[in-house]
Amino acid sequence: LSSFDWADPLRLEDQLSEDERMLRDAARQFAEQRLAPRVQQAYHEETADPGIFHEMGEAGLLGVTIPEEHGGLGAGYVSYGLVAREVERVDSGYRSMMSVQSSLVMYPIHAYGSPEHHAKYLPGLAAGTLIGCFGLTEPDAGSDPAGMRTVARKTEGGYLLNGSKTWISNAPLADVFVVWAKSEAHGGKIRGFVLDKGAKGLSAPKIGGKLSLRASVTGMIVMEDVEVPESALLPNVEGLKGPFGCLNRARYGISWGVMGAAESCWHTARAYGLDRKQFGKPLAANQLFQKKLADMQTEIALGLQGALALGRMLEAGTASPEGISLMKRNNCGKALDVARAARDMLGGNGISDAFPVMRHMINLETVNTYEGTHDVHALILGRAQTGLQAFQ
Ligand code: TGC
Ligand code: FAD
Repeated sequence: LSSFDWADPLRLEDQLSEDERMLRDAARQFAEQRLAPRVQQAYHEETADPGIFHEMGEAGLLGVTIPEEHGGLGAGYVSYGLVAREVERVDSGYRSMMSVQSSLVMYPIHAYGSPEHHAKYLPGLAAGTLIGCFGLTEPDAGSDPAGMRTVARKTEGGYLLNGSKTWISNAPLADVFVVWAKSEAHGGKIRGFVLDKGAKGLSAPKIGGKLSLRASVTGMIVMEDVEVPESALLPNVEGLKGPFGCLNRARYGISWGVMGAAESCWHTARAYGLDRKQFGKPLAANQLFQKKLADMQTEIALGLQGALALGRMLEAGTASPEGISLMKRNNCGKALDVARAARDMLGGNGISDAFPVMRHMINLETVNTYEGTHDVHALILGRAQTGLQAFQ
């Protein structure tokens, strides 16, 4: 038997290729050098620096799975997951910025767009000189996106879009808006449209007062008679499987990302418990404290193995949407448990911004909700094993 590495109990390291480890190390260096120094201020001030997109682009962290000829890295899904884990180790909001750009904007443009869409948008999105957002959720259609009201009416040269989207990551900063609407010309089916900033009738006001994910900006997308040419339509997909095809990738990335946030909380709690003495001995010398550390270590090690297995399945073409729901739901829930326990283990200091724990904990409330809530993913899994749908 081999020796035990407490930080990598199931030897994830040995299961990665040389290229994957190199990209992971570059992402970690980027996150530590570029993101960590600015996160506290960004969180306090509830601001997202748009320059971060360009810096991420320069570091090769945008569109990791998009082919190189379109500006991406042409790497696999495990590489993408490893990047998400390193970025979210600093803050879920930064991972959100990265994963919306990569999975929810570059992916649909690449998978569903025309060669003209590819040429117009993908190089700038990969470089981070263009910022993208993804509009599916509406004020009256969150878990049930089929209930959306945004509508596209046919005009002579294109479409007229009306409706509003809410809770949209990156929207106030965005140059490129991937928006889903019911298209009258396509029998009311859901179609994707790519809108450019500055279109008449298009606005993206910021949603203020967020107590979670404050380092990532969130807004609405308001469309009042926005006229777009025929070429704004994403030609190669129709129906809810369009947005869900993107969400599958982003949900998978989240299953890695939240493990990064959880690791940050676990390592902080362990170091704190070794340092802090009460009743004449380190907190970490108490059985209760050690049990919590053992639970964190176990859930994180298992969560990472599950994310890795799912990544290999995506690469082999054998992953299913339900498998993605399982990992998104499990890892978000477990990361939230880890963060809440770590917050407690730091006592009064657990609520201070001198430690990252409470920020991660509050961020994870969002991550547990967006891209399908914890309970919605349970219903997806319940339907898959009983054949009975419990949504309605
Ligand atoms: P249902 O009848 O199940 O399906 C309708 C059509 O869609 C297809 N489909 C999928 N296709 C590919 N992948 C998936 N995961 C799919 N899920 C469904 C399905 O095959 C069917 O196709 P067709 O051709 O037969 O019509 O749909 P439903 O209306 O019953 O939906 C139920 C439910 C709950 C599964 C679904 O609506 C759901 O997942 N709701 C959650 C909504 C959600 O995740 N919203 C995310 C918004 S984006 C976001 O949060 C970004 S935050 C990012 C960040 O900042 O990092
Ligand atoms: P609801 O659907 O109203 O759900 C409320 C509660 O009811 C939840 O607990 C849910 O689990 C439960 N519930 C709902 N239906 C059922 C049911 N049938 N059975 C049992 N329980 C049920 N969306 C985008 O399109 N693009 C983005 O970039 C984006 N970014 C986001 C960023 C942030 C910070 C946040 C908070 C959200 C973002 N979202 C985005 C929206 C997100 O996807 C939705 O908030 C999420 O899908 C839930 O929808 P809802 O908020 O309308 O909640």
